Amino acid sequence: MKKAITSILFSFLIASIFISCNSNSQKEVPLNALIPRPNTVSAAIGAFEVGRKTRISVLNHKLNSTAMVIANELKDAIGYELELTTSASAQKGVINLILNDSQENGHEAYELSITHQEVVIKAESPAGIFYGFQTLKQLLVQESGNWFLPSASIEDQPKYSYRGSMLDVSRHFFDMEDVKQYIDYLAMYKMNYLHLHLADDQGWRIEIKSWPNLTTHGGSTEVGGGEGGFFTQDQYREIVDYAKDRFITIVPEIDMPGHTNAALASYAELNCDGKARELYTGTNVGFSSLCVDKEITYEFIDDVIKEVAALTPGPYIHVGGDESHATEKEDYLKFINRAQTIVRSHGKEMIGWDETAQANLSSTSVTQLWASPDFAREAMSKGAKLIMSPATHAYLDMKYDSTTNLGLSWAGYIEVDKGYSWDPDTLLSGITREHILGIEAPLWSETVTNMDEIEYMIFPRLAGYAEIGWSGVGDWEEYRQRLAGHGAKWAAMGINFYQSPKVDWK
Ligand code: TNX
Repeated sequence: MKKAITSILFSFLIASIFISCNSNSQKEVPLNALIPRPNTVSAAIGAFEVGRKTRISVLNHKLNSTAMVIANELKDAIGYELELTTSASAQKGVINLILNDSQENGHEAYELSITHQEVVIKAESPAGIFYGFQTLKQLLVQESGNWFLPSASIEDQPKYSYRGSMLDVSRHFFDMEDVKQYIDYLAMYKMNYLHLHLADDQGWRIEIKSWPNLTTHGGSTEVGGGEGGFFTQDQYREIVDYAKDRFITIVPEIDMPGHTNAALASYAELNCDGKARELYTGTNVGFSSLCVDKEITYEFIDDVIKEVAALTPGPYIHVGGDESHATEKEDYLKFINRAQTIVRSHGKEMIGWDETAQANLSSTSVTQLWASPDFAREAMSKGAKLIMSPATHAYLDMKYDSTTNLGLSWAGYIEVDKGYSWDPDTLLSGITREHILGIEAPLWSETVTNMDEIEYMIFPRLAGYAEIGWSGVGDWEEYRQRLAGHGAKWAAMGINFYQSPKVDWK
């Protein structure tokens, strides 16, 4: 029923593109271009004018830090800073942020109401207020130098609790500023998890104090032979905090027992033959393995996971577990079982790529589907939940088409329509909603070397994954019209996006 109401409202909005913004002009407003698509939108006549005298009112001290982030983001959007005020009740001429104590809606839900007199964002958590503000930001229109928000009332809440993207900082290293920028992009579209792929054959990117060579040696290069890099623990904490202020949880991944050449090059004793490997700057996979029979291997991963867990407030540690072609199957299972025990002993739950489903999974562990529906079903049968990242639909490193200069194509081309048009609940037989925690779109970085290239691969597809995660998939024809308006926004922000021929960019 709710779905029907939503689609009726959307047809209505498409039909009523023009709404009077002020007495002098008819202005196209972006109410019909919101991404992710809100649950319900009702448009009204008129608009709220945002001017230098507009205040942001915060009625609850629990919103103080969120209000600061909001004021900063608004400044970036309109060019000047609005003053924050506190007052006892909602006021006219003000953007009111109201924490609502009623527990009716989900934790991340919000209501946004815009009238000629005032704006109210109501939610039961600071996260909800933040998401309401992200919607508000998309509604800003400029008219003869002044900023307006179209009158409307919106109720919204996400479909899935896990809406994420992965950034591979191992194949090519991206520094703290790049990661913060990436976080900003996720936040714009209400995503709430950033999975950082912190260790692979080509580089170890997180300082581990008890095993310092991992970064001093193992972090000293990258694909193509560049200088690599790594995050100190302080820098990693800064990333975690920056993400947290934007309601994004960091999921750190230390890939093992394969994808470990950087560690094997840093410490000879981690190799079965006791000989350190050479650093690796190519792009092959599946050739490295920790030595599963040596006890020092488990001391090593216990130390690493202990330090990473202590830096990570989120509930998960990702142990990779993919493509361990250089590990015997029996050894692999033994290893993942022990890794799971270690992760849990440090108070975290394990996430692993879908191969890890073959181990003795705890029902509290999470399996990330990328290639094998069979493994995903095996995880389900053990009670584990799934994160859906099918490479054929959700990999941000796949080329858009045969002419894309960056990216890979082993899982096929993913044009913007293909990336958008799949439903995690029905894509694979036997895998249904109750087993799915959410979706994640990974960006592997074998071919991606800087922020411009990151942007080209993630825009526009990221917006579609965010919508699948927040609203559920919709109709491509309708979505592509909403998406068309976002290109101009990205261009204004200096984002290097792929101008897909599938979209009539405005
Ligand atoms: C497969 S996806 C991998 C990665 C590569 C990626 C490139 C997965 C769990 N493993 O090691 O970077 O393909 O698309």
